[in-house]
Amino acid sequence: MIKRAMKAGGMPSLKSTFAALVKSKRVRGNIKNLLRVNQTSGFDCPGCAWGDNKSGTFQFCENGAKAVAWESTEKKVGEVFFASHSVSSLLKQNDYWLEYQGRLSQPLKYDASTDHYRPIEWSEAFAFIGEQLKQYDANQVELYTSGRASNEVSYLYQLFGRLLGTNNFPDCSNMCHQASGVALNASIGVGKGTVVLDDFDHADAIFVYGQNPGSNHPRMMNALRKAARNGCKIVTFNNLKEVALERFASPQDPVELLTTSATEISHMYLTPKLGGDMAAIRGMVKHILESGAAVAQSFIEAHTIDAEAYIDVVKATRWEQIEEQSGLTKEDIASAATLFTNSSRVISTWAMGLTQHKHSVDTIRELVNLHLLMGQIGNKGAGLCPVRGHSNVQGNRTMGINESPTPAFIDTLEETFGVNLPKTPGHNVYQALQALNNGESKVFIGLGGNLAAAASDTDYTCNAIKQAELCIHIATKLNRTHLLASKDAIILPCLGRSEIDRQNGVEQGITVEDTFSMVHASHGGTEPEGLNCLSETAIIANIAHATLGDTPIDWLYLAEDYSRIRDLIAKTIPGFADFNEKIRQPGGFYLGNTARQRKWVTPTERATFSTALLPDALYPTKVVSEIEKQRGPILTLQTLRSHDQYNTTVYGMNDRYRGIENMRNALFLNPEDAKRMKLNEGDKIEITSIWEDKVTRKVDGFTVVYYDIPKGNAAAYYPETNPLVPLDSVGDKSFTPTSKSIPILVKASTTAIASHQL
Ligand SMILES: Nc1nc2c(c(=O)[nH]1)N[C@H]1C(S)=C(S)[C@@H](COP(=O)(O)OP(=O)(O)OC[C@H]3O[C@@H](n4cnc5c(=O)[nH]c(N)nc54)[C@H](O)[C@@H]3O)O[C@H]1N2
Ligand SMILES: Nc1nc2c(c(=O)[nH]1)N[C@H]1C(S)=C(S)[C@@H](COP(=O)(O)OP(=O)(O)OC[C@H]3O[C@@H](n4cnc5c(=O)[nH]c(N)nc54)[C@H](O)[C@@H]3O)O[C@H]1N2
Ligand SMILES: [Mo]
Repeated sequence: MIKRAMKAGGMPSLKSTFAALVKSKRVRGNIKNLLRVNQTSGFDCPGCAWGDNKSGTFQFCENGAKAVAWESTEKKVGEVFFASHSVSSLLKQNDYWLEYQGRLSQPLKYDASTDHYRPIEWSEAFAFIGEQLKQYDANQVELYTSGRASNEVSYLYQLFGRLLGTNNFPDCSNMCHQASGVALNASIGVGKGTVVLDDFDHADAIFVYGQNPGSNHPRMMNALRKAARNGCKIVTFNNLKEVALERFASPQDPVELLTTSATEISHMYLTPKLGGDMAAIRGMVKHILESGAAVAQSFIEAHTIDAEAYIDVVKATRWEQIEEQSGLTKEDIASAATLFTNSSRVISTWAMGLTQHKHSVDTIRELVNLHLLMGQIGNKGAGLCPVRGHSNVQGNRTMGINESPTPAFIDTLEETFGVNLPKTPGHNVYQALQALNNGESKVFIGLGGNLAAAASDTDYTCNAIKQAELCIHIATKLNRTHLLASKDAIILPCLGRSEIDRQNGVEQGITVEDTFSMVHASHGGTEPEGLNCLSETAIIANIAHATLGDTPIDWLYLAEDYSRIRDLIAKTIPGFADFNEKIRQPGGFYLGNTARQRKWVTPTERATFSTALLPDALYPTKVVSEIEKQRGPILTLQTLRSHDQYNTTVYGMNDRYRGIENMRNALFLNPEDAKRMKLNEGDKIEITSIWEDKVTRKVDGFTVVYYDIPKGNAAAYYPETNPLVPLDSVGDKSFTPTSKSIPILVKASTTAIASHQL
């Protein structure tokens, strides 16, 4: 049986930080880099979207350090590398190997006749792209964005796409917090969280749902630790026991660093079944109503609609269904509810454990219902906090990277630039992959990211990208998506966040927006030595210039000085007036949030209770046939991150907190489930998912790991398990892949060979 860590953080975190620096082969430069992370005059950590408090020398965490060191490596891939490796041979390597080869250091063009990428001059690359893009109908172009792109480049990118004539903006949000945006918009009229970082210092209770901040938002642990030490009660709902949410030692506290001591984080730790949170939250509300605890009657009357209808739905939901679906007892749910009602200021945070299910929108709306019922929104120390993933994913959306732009936004752009823009919604990730696969779309542009590995149904997704006649990748590191070339493909290497970006000899800053709607500047500090790279902003401006010319927008003029782009943002996006002045303030500025001010931008101008029923089943398959039942017990699988990865970027093979060493193909199973299936720890297995379309989706060569996980549930790492997630298995109203609830069958492996190279 593997041994989980006793506490998170502490000395091993520091050791791991230094190991990452050494591995980057650039120790000095990266130490200097780390001291600038999230400092007022420094750069925004590319790790996650948690906010900065700007006090103290260290504003980075172990995993932020890994992200910075991974970007800022001495290793490079260029002409020699690509001459000696054909694209098909590179496709046989795994993603870890591909990225580990180093930074992309010059523009490259795919030569289908030899199956090699070859260097190309920047000017040739842009001319080629411009000529090619003119040949296509705009709606045949898919413009993908990953959430690291700055506000400035995102703004130019969406403007370029729209002037080209399309709203096809699939982005990583579609696979991430889309359900949060849809749910919050419907319930409270704004798709963002309502709290700011300071609220964490004033909350009496913090509820953390479906989130592993110890690995994915380590700086959030400082806020939780501080809160817990000040007597705030933290309640965790997580399918797994995540050690950081149990005990955390701050690497900046000498006692916790050097001894075995740590801060107890969760006052109460509940482990619901995968997808069981909606039932758990409904149970909390049911208990509140049955116990006669006071609800926020005057808030409900002044600010909301549909409370009565919701209360009726709650009353009609049976406790048996709540207990069965959540996997929690009525007593545990009641204790959590009592803690909620006994606290005068409550924050709820959540991440992928709530957003990647079929009924995610309803689940998040249920959580909003609870807050509305108790009036826990729009007051200090209380509110809703979807914790964003990528460091500027929230900013991308604010800048207009959205396949369904609001009419008001399009109107403003049309008026400002004197143009006509497309109004019909474009494609999200799900629709873009279908369109590429069936030949409807023919061009794929990737502003960062690794869609081939990040999206579900890996075989389908890879095939879809491979159908594109032209792929344009703007990236720092080589990955699988770049290798799915069939006709024309171009790789344009870009600067990273930590590097100095000069235009016309003048250093440029970019801006980002964090999870708390704080917008602030970021300035790279190291010279991009030996890299023939351009900034992302310059690359997009050049592509737009080559394709659309200089009217009505002089793209190259804008890219010469990013404050010119910010002036356009100020003119066209609400909340950005005086943008250039405001980012001079240390720490940036707050964009504001209407729901925080108890202004509800909904059709009724009120916050709206949702009245959805609990789902019939927790995994998203319509038919589980008798035959499948006979093939063995069906488990529900969640696909999650290890401590040593950033999405599809795998830094190493360990998952320290969960006690995993040197293994990525692990399947975490409850020992009793394993026994039922006649499997033992260490056995090699194959995993098959179940879906209506009868396509066999299978991964092989996985290893059984016994784990403290609810019976009937299993966990394995993403992206290795993405081949199991059917493309069509998406969230209702969100289209987000159901990456946290996949029905699977497990059996002993016949070949024991890892089947996927991801
Ligand atoms: N170091 C590092 N930092 C990152 C990332 C990274 O890969 N590495 N990725 C970034 C991105 S883009 C994102 S979106 C975030 C992701 O941050 P997280 O959402 O924390 O990431 P996951 O690993 O998907 O973890 C999901 C957590 O939810 C739990 N869970 C899963 N299903 C359920 C459920 O049904 N109910 C409940 N209650 N719990 C459940 C899992 O046990 C796990 O603890 O992190 C961001 N930060
Ligand atoms: N099964 C399963 N699938 C999932 C998830 C899950 O939990 N389970 N999570 C989903 C989530 S939350 C997300 S956000 C997506 C992530 O999807 P993506 O955002 O597409 O994936 P990343 O792995 O973050 O992208 C990594 C690549 O970005 C490029 N890159 C890194 N830094 C930069 C930069 O500064 N500029 C540019 N231009 N490129 C850069 C590098 O080439 C690197 O290879 O995956 C989703 N997929
Ligand atoms: Mo994400």
